[in-house]
Amino acid sequence: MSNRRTFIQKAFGLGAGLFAAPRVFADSQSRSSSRGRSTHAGPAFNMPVVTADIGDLPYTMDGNTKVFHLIAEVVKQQISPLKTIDAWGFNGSAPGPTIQVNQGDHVRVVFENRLPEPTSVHWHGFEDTIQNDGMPGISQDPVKPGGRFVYEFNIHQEGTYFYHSHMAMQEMAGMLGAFIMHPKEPYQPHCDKDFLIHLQEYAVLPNNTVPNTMNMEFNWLVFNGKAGPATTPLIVRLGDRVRIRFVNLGMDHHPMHLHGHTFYTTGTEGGRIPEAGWWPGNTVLVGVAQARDVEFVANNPGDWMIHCHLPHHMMNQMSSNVGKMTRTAGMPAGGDMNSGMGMLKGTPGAPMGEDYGPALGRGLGGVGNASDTATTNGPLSQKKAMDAMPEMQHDMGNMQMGQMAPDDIARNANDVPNFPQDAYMEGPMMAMDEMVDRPENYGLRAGWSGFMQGMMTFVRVLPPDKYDEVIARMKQAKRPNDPYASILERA
Ligand SMILES: [Cu+2]
Repeated sequence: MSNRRTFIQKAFGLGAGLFAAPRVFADSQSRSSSRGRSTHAGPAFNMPVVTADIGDLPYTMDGNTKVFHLIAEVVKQQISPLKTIDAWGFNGSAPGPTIQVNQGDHVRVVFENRLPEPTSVHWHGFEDTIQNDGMPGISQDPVKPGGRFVYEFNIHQEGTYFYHSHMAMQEMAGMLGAFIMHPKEPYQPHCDKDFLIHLQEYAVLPNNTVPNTMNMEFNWLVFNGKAGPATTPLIVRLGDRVRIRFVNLGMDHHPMHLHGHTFYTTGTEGGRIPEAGWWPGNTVLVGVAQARDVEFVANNPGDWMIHCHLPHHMMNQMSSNVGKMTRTAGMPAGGDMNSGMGMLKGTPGAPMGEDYGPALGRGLGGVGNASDTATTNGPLSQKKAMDAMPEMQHDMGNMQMGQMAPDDIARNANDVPNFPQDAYMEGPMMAMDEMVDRPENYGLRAGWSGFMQGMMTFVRVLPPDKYDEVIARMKQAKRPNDPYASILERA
Protein backbone atom coordinates (compact mmCIF):
# COMPACT_ATOMS: atom_id res chain seq x y z
CA MET A 1 0.00 0.00 0.00
CA SER A 2 1.47 3.32 -0.98
CA ASN A 3 2.05 5.93 1.66
CA ARG A 4 0.01 8.48 -0.17
CA ARG A 5 -2.95 6.16 -0.15
CA THR A 6 -2.34 5.26 3.45
CA PHE A 7 -2.28 8.91 4.38
CA ILE A 8 -5.44 9.71 2.51
CA GLN A 9 -7.16 6.67 3.92
CA LYS A 10 -6.14 7.66 7.40
CA ALA A 11 -7.08 11.26 6.87
CA PHE A 12 -10.47 10.61 5.39
CA GLY A 13 -11.25 7.14 6.69
CA LEU A 14 -11.60 5.73 3.18
CA GLY A 15 -11.41 2.08 2.20
CA ALA A 16 -8.81 0.75 -0.18
CA GLY A 17 -11.37 -0.23 -2.83
CA LEU A 18 -12.14 3.36 -3.60
CA PHE A 19 -8.68 3.93 -5.01
CA ALA A 20 -8.93 1.52 -7.90
CA ALA A 21 -10.89 4.07 -9.94
CA PRO A 22 -9.41 7.59 -9.73
CA ARG A 23 -6.30 7.65 -11.89
CA VAL A 24 -5.13 10.89 -10.45
CA PHE A 25 -3.85 9.17 -7.35
CA ALA A 26 -2.06 6.44 -9.24
CA ASP A 27 -0.40 9.01 -11.49
CA SER A 28 0.73 11.25 -8.72
CA GLN A 29 2.19 8.26 -6.94
CA SER A 30 4.25 7.08 -9.85
CA ARG A 31 5.35 10.41 -11.29
CA SER A 32 8.47 10.74 -9.25
CA SER A 33 10.57 8.40 -7.24
CA SER A 34 11.75 11.42 -5.27
CA ARG A 35 8.46 11.32 -3.49
CA GLY A 36 8.76 7.61 -2.76
CA ARG A 37 10.85 5.43 -0.52
CA SER A 38 14.56 4.91 -0.53
CA THR A 39 15.68 1.73 -2.22
CA HIS A 40 16.83 0.19 1.06
CA ALA A 41 14.48 1.51 3.74
CA GLY A 42 13.67 -0.63 6.71
CA PRO A 43 10.98 0.23 9.26
CA ALA A 44 10.65 3.90 10.10
CA PHE A 45 12.48 5.32 13.09
CA ASN A 46 13.84 8.75 13.93
CA MET A 47 17.35 9.15 12.50
CA PRO A 48 19.28 11.70 14.58
CA VAL A 49 19.78 14.97 12.73
CA VAL A 50 23.33 15.69 11.55
CA THR A 51 24.43 19.33 11.73
CA ALA A 52 27.72 19.16 9.83
CA ASP A 53 30.51 21.38 11.19
CA ILE A 54 28.49 22.09 14.36
CA GLY A 55 27.23 18.93 16.11
CA ASP A 56 24.87 18.47 19.06
CA LEU A 57 24.55 19.75 22.62
CA PRO A 58 24.91 16.78 25.00
CA TYR A 59 22.47 16.24 27.87
CA THR A 60 22.23 14.44 31.19
CA MET A 61 19.17 12.84 32.80
CA ASP A 62 17.69 14.06 36.07
CA GLY A 63 14.99 11.47 36.70
CA ASN A 64 12.78 11.73 33.62
CA THR A 65 14.07 15.19 32.69
CA LYS A 66 16.61 15.81 29.91
CA VAL A 67 18.98 18.51 31.16
CA PHE A 68 21.00 20.67 28.77
CA HIS A 69 23.63 23.24 29.75
CA LEU A 70 23.59 26.08 27.26
CA ILE A 71 26.31 28.71 27.55
CA ALA A 72 26.31 32.02 25.68
CA GLU A 73 29.89 33.10 25.05
CA VAL A 74 32.35 34.79 22.73
CA VAL A 75 33.69 32.25 20.23
CA LYS A 76 36.41 32.08 17.61
CA GLN A 77 34.59 30.78 14.55
CA GLN A 78 36.80 29.73 11.66
CA ILE A 79 34.59 30.37 8.67
CA SER A 80 37.29 29.74 6.05
CA PRO A 81 40.90 28.51 6.22
CA LEU A 82 42.23 32.06 6.19
CA LYS A 83 39.39 33.74 8.06
CA THR A 84 38.49 33.36 11.72
CA ILE A 85 35.94 35.76 13.16
CA ASP A 86 35.10 36.79 16.70
CA ALA A 87 31.45 35.81 16.92
CA TRP A 88 29.03 35.40 19.80
CA GLY A 89 27.59 31.92 20.00
CA PHE A 90 26.82 29.07 22.34
CA ASN A 91 29.06 26.36 23.82
CA GLY A 92 32.01 27.12 21.57
CA SER A 93 30.43 27.70 18.18
CA ALA A 94 28.28 30.09 16.16
CA PRO A 95 25.68 28.82 15.40
CA GLY A 96 25.38 26.99 18.69
CA PRO A 97 25.06 23.19 18.85
CA THR A 98 21.82 21.50 17.88
CA ILE A 99 19.50 20.33 20.65
CA GLN A 100 17.58 17.12 19.87
CA VAL A 101 14.65 15.87 21.96
CA ASN A 102 11.61 13.64 21.49
CA GLN A 103 7.96 14.54 21.51
CA GLY A 104 6.76 13.83 25.04
CA ASP A 105 10.10 14.66 26.69
CA HIS A 106 10.38 16.90 29.71
CA VAL A 107 13.34 19.21 29.03
CA ARG A 108 15.31 21.57 31.24
CA VAL A 109 17.82 24.03 29.78
CA VAL A 110 20.17 25.56 32.32
CA PHE A 111 21.34 28.71 30.59
CA GLU A 112 24.47 30.62 31.57
CA ASN A 113 25.48 34.04 30.26
CA ARG A 114 29.22 34.50 29.77
CA LEU A 115 28.81 37.55 27.56
CA PRO A 116 29.77 41.06 28.68
CA GLU A 117 26.15 42.25 28.55
CA PRO A 118 22.65 40.98 29.41
CA THR A 119 20.88 38.48 27.20
CA SER A 120 18.27 35.69 27.24
CA VAL A 121 17.25 32.78 25.02
CA HIS A 122 14.07 32.77 22.97
CA TRP A 123 12.58 29.40 21.97
CA HIS A 124 11.29 30.02 18.48
CA GLY A 125 7.98 28.33 17.67
CA PHE A 126 7.47 26.72 21.05
CA GLU A 127 3.86 26.51 22.23
CA ASP A 128 4.88 26.75 25.86
CA THR A 129 4.38 29.00 28.85
CA ILE A 130 5.12 32.74 28.65
CA GLN A 131 7.60 32.36 31.52
CA ASN A 132 9.78 30.29 29.19
CA ASP A 133 9.54 32.50 26.10
CA GLY A 134 12.88 34.19 26.78
CA MET A 135 11.81 37.80 26.11
CA PRO A 136 14.22 40.06 28.00
CA GLY A 137 12.31 42.67 29.93
CA ILE A 138 8.97 41.17 28.87
CA SER A 139 8.67 37.59 30.07
CA GLN A 140 11.77 37.57 32.27
CA ASP A 141 14.54 39.77 33.61
CA PRO A 142 17.50 39.91 31.25
CA VAL A 143 20.19 37.44 32.32
CA LYS A 144 23.13 39.57 33.48
CA PRO A 145 26.78 38.75 32.76
CA GLY A 146 27.66 35.74 34.89
CA GLY A 147 23.97 35.06 35.53
CA ARG A 148 21.81 31.98 34.93
CA PHE A 149 18.25 31.20 33.98
CA VAL A 150 16.48 27.84 33.88
CA TYR A 151 13.99 27.09 31.11
CA GLU A 152 11.65 24.09 31.33
CA PHE A 153 9.54 22.60 28.58
CA ASN A 154 7.03 19.80 28.10
CA ILE A 155 7.62 18.93 24.45
CA HIS A 156 4.34 18.22 22.71
CA GLN A 157 5.23 19.49 19.21
CA GLU A 158 7.36 17.88 16.49
CA GLY A 159 9.57 19.43 13.82
CA THR A 160 12.41 21.90 13.24
CA TYR A 161 12.53 24.66 15.86
CA PHE A 162 15.19 27.16 16.95
CA TYR A 163 16.70 28.98 19.87
CA HIS A 164 18.24 32.42 19.60
CA SER A 165 18.96 35.63 21.43
CA HIS A 166 16.04 37.99 21.03
CA MET A 167 18.36 40.99 21.03
CA ALA A 168 18.79 41.69 17.34
CA MET A 169 22.45 42.64 17.29
CA GLN A 170 23.36 39.56 19.32
CA GLU A 171 21.52 37.39 16.83
CA MET A 172 23.53 38.94 14.01
CA ALA A 173 26.71 38.19 15.95
CA GLY A 174 25.88 34.47 15.77
CA MET A 175 23.61 33.69 18.73
CA LEU A 176 21.33 31.07 17.23
CA GLY A 177 20.88 27.33 17.15
CA ALA A 178 18.49 24.54 16.18
CA PHE A 179 16.08 22.63 18.41
CA ILE A 180 14.80 19.39 16.87
CA MET A 181 11.67 17.78 18.24
CA HIS A 182 11.50 14.22 16.93
CA PRO A 183 7.97 12.90 16.46
CA LYS A 184 6.55 10.15 18.65
CA GLU A 185 5.37 8.38 15.48
CA PRO A 186 8.32 8.46 13.05
CA TYR A 187 7.62 10.28 9.82
CA GLN A 188 6.76 8.19 6.76
CA PRO A 189 8.45 7.38 4.46
CA HIS A 190 11.56 6.73 6.52
CA CYS A 191 14.56 8.98 5.78
CA ASP A 192 17.98 7.31 5.84
CA LYS A 193 19.78 10.63 6.34
CA ASP A 194 18.58 13.77 8.11
CA PHE A 195 20.73 16.91 7.81
CA LEU A 196 20.37 20.47 9.09
CA ILE A 197 21.90 23.55 7.47
CA HIS A 198 21.89 26.97 9.15
CA LEU A 199 21.95 29.90 6.72
CA GLN A 200 23.79 32.99 7.95
CA GLU A 201 25.48 36.07 6.63
CA TYR A 202 28.19 38.22 8.20
CA ALA A 203 29.52 41.64 7.27
CA VAL A 204 33.19 41.66 8.18
CA LEU A 205 35.38 44.41 6.80
CA PRO A 206 38.64 43.23 5.21
CA ASN A 207 41.39 42.76 7.81
CA ASN A 208 38.76 42.73 10.56
CA THR A 209 37.58 39.81 12.67
CA VAL A 210 34.46 41.27 14.23
CA PRO A 211 31.16 41.08 12.32
CA ASN A 212 29.57 44.50 11.95
CA THR A 213 26.04 43.77 13.08
CA MET A 214 24.59 46.97 11.55
CA ASN A 215 26.21 46.62 8.13
CA MET A 216 24.06 45.05 5.42
CA GLU A 217 26.89 44.58 2.91
CA PHE A 218 27.28 40.94 3.75
CA ASN A 219 30.54 39.55 2.45
CA TRP A 220 30.70 36.19 4.19
CA LEU A 221 27.82 33.80 3.55
CA VAL A 222 27.96 30.62 5.57
CA PHE A 223 26.38 27.19 6.01
CA ASN A 224 26.71 25.99 9.61
CA GLY A 225 29.34 28.65 10.25
CA LYS A 226 31.53 27.75 7.24
CA ALA A 227 31.91 29.43 3.88
CA GLY A 228 32.52 27.31 0.81
CA PRO A 229 34.84 25.54 0.13
CA ALA A 230 35.26 25.00 3.88
CA THR A 231 31.72 23.61 4.18
CA THR A 232 31.47 19.87 4.83
CA PRO A 233 29.59 17.97 2.10
CA LEU A 234 26.53 15.89 2.93
CA ILE A 235 27.48 12.24 2.34
CA VAL A 236 24.68 9.96 1.21
CA ARG A 237 24.47 6.51 -0.32
CA LEU A 238 22.87 6.08 -3.72
CA GLY A 239 19.21 5.27 -3.09
CA ASP A 240 19.03 6.92 0.34
CA ARG A 241 15.98 8.96 1.16
CA VAL A 242 17.39 12.26 2.44
CA ARG A 243 15.90 15.05 4.53
CA ILE A 244 17.55 18.46 4.70
CA ARG A 245 16.28 21.03 7.17
CA PHE A 246 17.19 24.58 6.19
CA VAL A 247 17.11 27.10 9.02
CA ASN A 248 17.31 30.85 8.44
CA LEU A 249 17.88 33.17 11.40
CA GLY A 250 19.69 35.90 9.47
CA MET A 251 18.98 39.13 7.61
CA ASP A 252 18.46 37.87 4.05
CA HIS A 253 16.18 35.33 2.42
CA HIS A 254 17.85 32.40 0.70
CA PRO A 255 16.54 30.41 -2.28
CA MET A 256 18.16 27.03 -1.67
CA HIS A 257 18.78 25.06 -4.82
CA LEU A 258 19.69 21.39 -5.27
CA HIS A 259 21.21 19.99 -8.46
CA GLY A 260 20.23 16.71 -10.10
CA HIS A 261 17.16 15.93 -8.02
CA THR A 262 13.60 17.01 -7.34
CA PHE A 263 12.72 17.41 -3.70
CA TYR A 264 9.46 17.84 -1.85
CA THR A 265 8.97 20.42 0.86
CA THR A 266 7.66 18.32 3.74
CA GLY A 267 7.90 20.64 6.73
CA THR A 268 8.13 24.25 7.87
CA GLU A 269 9.02 26.02 11.11
CA GLY A 270 5.52 24.96 12.17
CA GLY A 271 6.21 21.23 11.88
CA ARG A 272 5.34 18.47 9.43
CA ILE A 273 3.17 19.14 6.37
CA PRO A 274 0.60 16.38 5.65
CA GLU A 275 1.76 14.53 2.53
CA ALA A 276 -1.13 15.81 0.42
CA GLY A 277 0.31 19.31 0.91
CA TRP A 278 3.91 18.59 -0.08
CA TRP A 279 5.09 20.54 -3.10
CA PRO A 280 7.86 19.62 -5.53
CA GLY A 281 10.78 21.79 -6.59
CA ASN A 282 14.52 22.02 -6.85
CA THR A 283 14.64 25.44 -5.15
CA VAL A 284 12.95 26.43 -1.94
CA LEU A 285 12.90 29.96 -0.60
CA VAL A 286 13.86 29.96 3.06
CA GLY A 287 12.72 33.29 4.43
CA VAL A 288 14.03 34.90 7.58
CA ALA A 289 12.80 33.13 10.73
CA GLN A 290 11.65 30.15 8.67
CA ALA A 291 12.59 26.50 8.41
CA ARG A 292 12.02 24.44 5.31
CA ASP A 293 12.38 20.66 5.47
CA VAL A 294 12.86 19.03 2.08
CA GLU A 295 13.05 15.34 1.20
CA PHE A 296 14.21 13.46 -1.85
CA VAL A 297 15.43 10.06 -2.90
CA ALA A 298 19.10 10.39 -3.85
CA ASN A 299 18.74 8.32 -7.00
CA ASN A 300 21.25 10.13 -9.21
CA PRO A 301 24.94 9.46 -8.51
CA GLY A 302 27.33 12.40 -8.48
CA ASP A 303 28.74 15.31 -6.50
CA TRP A 304 25.70 17.58 -6.69
CA MET A 305 25.82 21.15 -5.58
CA ILE A 306 23.43 22.51 -3.05
CA HIS A 307 23.60 26.26 -2.73
CA CYS A 308 21.82 29.54 -2.22
CA HIS A 309 20.96 30.81 -5.67
CA LEU A 310 21.49 34.51 -4.93
CA PRO A 311 24.68 35.21 -6.91
CA HIS A 312 26.18 37.44 -4.21
CA HIS A 313 25.66 34.65 -1.72
CA MET A 314 27.95 32.40 -3.74
CA MET A 315 30.98 34.60 -3.09
CA ASN A 316 33.47 35.17 -0.31
CA GLN A 317 35.02 38.37 0.92
CA MET A 318 33.03 40.65 -1.31
CA SER A 319 33.93 44.31 -1.07
CA SER A 320 33.94 47.32 -3.30
CA ASN A 321 36.93 47.45 -5.57
CA VAL A 322 39.20 50.32 -6.22
CA GLY A 323 39.20 50.03 -9.95
CA LYS A 324 38.05 47.12 -11.97
CA MET A 325 39.60 43.75 -11.57
CA THR A 326 42.09 43.10 -14.27
CA ARG A 327 41.76 39.73 -15.87
CA THR A 328 44.44 38.94 -18.38
CA ALA A 329 46.64 36.00 -19.18
CA GLY A 330 49.49 35.79 -16.72
CA MET A 331 47.61 37.95 -14.26
CA PRO A 332 48.55 37.51 -10.62
CA ALA A 333 45.65 36.47 -8.44
CA GLY A 334 45.83 39.29 -5.94
CA GLY A 335 46.71 39.35 -2.28
CA ASP A 336 45.65 36.87 0.33
CA MET A 337 41.93 36.44 0.91
CA ASN A 338 42.17 38.43 4.10
CA SER A 339 43.28 41.46 2.17
CA GLY A 340 40.04 41.23 0.31
CA MET A 341 39.18 41.43 -3.31
CA GLY A 342 40.65 44.75 -4.28
CA MET A 343 41.19 46.08 -0.78
CA LEU A 344 44.89 46.58 -0.79
CA LYS A 345 47.61 46.48 1.76
CA GLY A 346 51.29 46.64 1.06
CA THR A 347 54.48 48.59 1.47
CA PRO A 348 54.44 51.29 2.62
CA GLY A 349 50.68 50.95 2.73
CA ALA A 350 47.64 50.63 0.58
CA PRO A 351 46.94 51.33 -2.15
CA MET A 352 49.94 53.11 -3.62
CA GLY A 353 52.51 50.75 -2.14
CA GLU A 354 55.40 49.59 -4.24
CA ASP A 355 53.78 46.19 -4.73
CA TYR A 356 50.93 47.69 -6.64
CA GLY A 357 50.16 49.49 -9.78
CA PRO A 358 48.08 52.66 -9.88
CA ALA A 359 44.93 50.85 -8.79
CA LEU A 360 42.76 53.80 -7.80
CA GLY A 361 40.36 53.42 -10.64
CA ARG A 362 36.69 53.75 -9.97
CA GLY A 363 35.56 57.32 -10.33
CA LEU A 364 39.08 58.66 -10.59
CA GLY A 365 40.64 59.34 -13.94
CA GLY A 366 37.46 58.64 -15.84
CA VAL A 367 35.23 55.64 -15.39
CA GLY A 368 35.44 53.23 -18.27
CA ASN A 369 38.34 54.83 -20.07
CA ALA A 370 41.37 52.89 -21.15
CA SER A 371 43.51 53.81 -18.20
CA ASP A 372 40.76 52.63 -15.90
CA THR A 373 40.54 49.14 -17.33
CA ALA A 374 44.29 48.84 -17.64
CA THR A 375 44.96 49.16 -13.96
CA THR A 376 46.27 46.31 -11.94
CA ASN A 377 44.64 45.27 -8.76
CA GLY A 378 47.02 42.90 -7.09
CA PRO A 379 50.68 42.23 -6.48
CA LEU A 380 52.63 42.84 -9.64
CA SER A 381 54.93 39.88 -9.36
CA GLN A 382 53.88 36.29 -9.18
CA LYS A 383 56.39 35.74 -6.43
CA LYS A 384 54.65 38.35 -4.32
CA ALA A 385 51.34 36.60 -4.93
CA MET A 386 52.76 33.23 -3.96
CA ASP A 387 54.37 34.68 -0.83
CA ALA A 388 51.02 36.15 0.13
CA MET A 389 49.21 32.82 -0.22
CA PRO A 390 51.72 30.08 0.56
CA GLU A 391 49.08 27.40 1.15
CA MET A 392 47.16 28.01 -2.04
CA GLN A 393 47.67 25.50 -4.79
CA HIS A 394 50.80 26.19 -6.78
CA ASP A 395 50.36 23.78 -9.58
CA MET A 396 47.12 23.32 -11.47
CA GLY A 397 47.98 21.23 -14.47
CA ASN A 398 49.29 23.58 -17.12
CA MET A 399 48.73 26.55 -14.87
CA GLN A 400 50.72 27.95 -12.04
CA MET A 401 49.28 29.30 -8.86
CA GLY A 402 47.90 32.76 -9.29
CA GLN A 403 47.75 32.71 -13.06
CA MET A 404 45.08 32.46 -15.66
CA ALA A 405 45.93 30.03 -18.42
CA PRO A 406 46.80 31.77 -21.70
CA ASP A 407 43.64 30.47 -23.36
CA ASP A 408 41.37 31.42 -20.45
CA ILE A 409 41.03 34.98 -21.73
CA ALA A 410 40.13 35.84 -25.31
CA ARG A 411 42.57 38.09 -27.16
CA ASN A 412 39.99 40.78 -27.72
CA ALA A 413 38.60 40.49 -24.20
CA ASN A 414 39.24 44.12 -23.33
CA ASP A 415 37.16 45.26 -26.32
CA VAL A 416 34.11 43.39 -25.03
CA PRO A 417 31.57 45.37 -22.99
CA ASN A 418 31.27 44.14 -19.40
CA PHE A 419 34.75 42.63 -19.40
CA PRO A 420 36.17 42.45 -16.86
CA GLN A 421 33.35 42.48 -14.33
CA ASP A 422 33.77 44.42 -11.12
CA ALA A 423 34.62 41.27 -9.28
CA TYR A 424 35.33 37.69 -10.00
CA MET A 425 35.42 34.97 -7.43
CA GLU A 426 35.78 31.60 -9.02
CA GLY A 427 38.57 30.02 -10.98
CA PRO A 428 41.55 27.73 -10.65
CA MET A 429 43.54 30.51 -9.00
CA MET A 430 41.20 30.30 -6.01
CA ALA A 431 41.72 26.56 -5.45
CA MET A 432 42.67 25.41 -1.97
CA ASP A 433 41.88 21.68 -1.99
CA GLU A 434 44.63 20.91 0.52
CA MET A 435 43.60 23.63 2.95
CA VAL A 436 40.05 22.31 3.21
CA ASP A 437 40.96 18.64 2.97
CA ARG A 438 38.74 16.27 4.99
CA PRO A 439 37.44 12.73 4.54
CA GLU A 440 34.12 13.97 3.14
CA ASN A 441 36.00 15.58 0.24
CA TYR A 442 37.78 12.37 -0.75
CA GLY A 443 37.58 11.70 -4.48
CA LEU A 444 36.38 15.14 -5.56
CA ARG A 445 37.81 16.41 -8.83
CA ALA A 446 41.18 18.16 -8.33
CA GLY A 447 40.80 21.92 -8.12
CA TRP A 448 37.10 21.74 -7.18
CA SER A 449 37.59 24.22 -4.35
CA GLY A 450 38.35 27.04 -6.77
CA PHE A 451 34.74 27.02 -7.84
CA MET A 452 32.88 26.87 -4.57
CA GLN A 453 32.38 29.82 -2.28
CA GLY A 454 29.88 31.27 0.14
CA MET A 455 26.66 29.31 0.62
CA MET A 456 27.67 26.26 -1.36
CA THR A 457 28.32 22.64 -0.59
CA PHE A 458 27.74 19.21 -2.10
CA VAL A 459 25.26 16.47 -1.64
CA ARG A 460 27.57 13.62 -2.62
CA VAL A 461 25.38 10.78 -3.88
CA LEU A 462 27.86 7.92 -3.78
CA PRO A 463 27.47 4.39 -5.18
CA PRO A 464 27.97 1.73 -2.46
CA ASP A 465 31.71 1.16 -3.02
CA LYS A 466 32.57 4.86 -3.00
CA TYR A 467 30.22 5.48 -0.11
CA ASP A 468 31.92 2.76 1.95
CA GLU A 469 35.33 4.21 1.11
CA VAL A 470 34.39 7.73 2.26
CA ILE A 471 32.64 6.44 5.40
CA ALA A 472 35.72 4.33 6.23
CA ARG A 473 37.90 7.44 5.99
CA MET A 474 35.49 9.42 8.16
CA LYS A 475 35.60 6.66 10.80
CA GLN A 476 39.38 6.49 10.57
CA ALA A 477 39.65 10.21 11.33
CA LYS A 478 38.23 9.55 14.85
CA ARG A 479 37.18 13.17 15.26
CA PRO A 480 36.06 14.13 18.76
CA ASN A 481 32.35 15.03 18.89
CA ASP A 482 32.03 14.21 15.20
CA PRO A 483 28.75 15.69 13.93
CA TYR A 484 28.51 12.64 11.65
CA ALA A 485 28.78 10.20 14.60
CA SER A 486 25.17 8.97 14.38
CA ILE A 487 25.67 8.00 10.74
CA LEU A 488 29.11 6.47 11.30
CA GLU A 489 27.77 4.29 14.14
CA ARG A 490 25.18 2.79 11.80
CA ALA A 491 27.39 2.42 8.74
CU1 LIG B 1 21.30 33.47 0.00
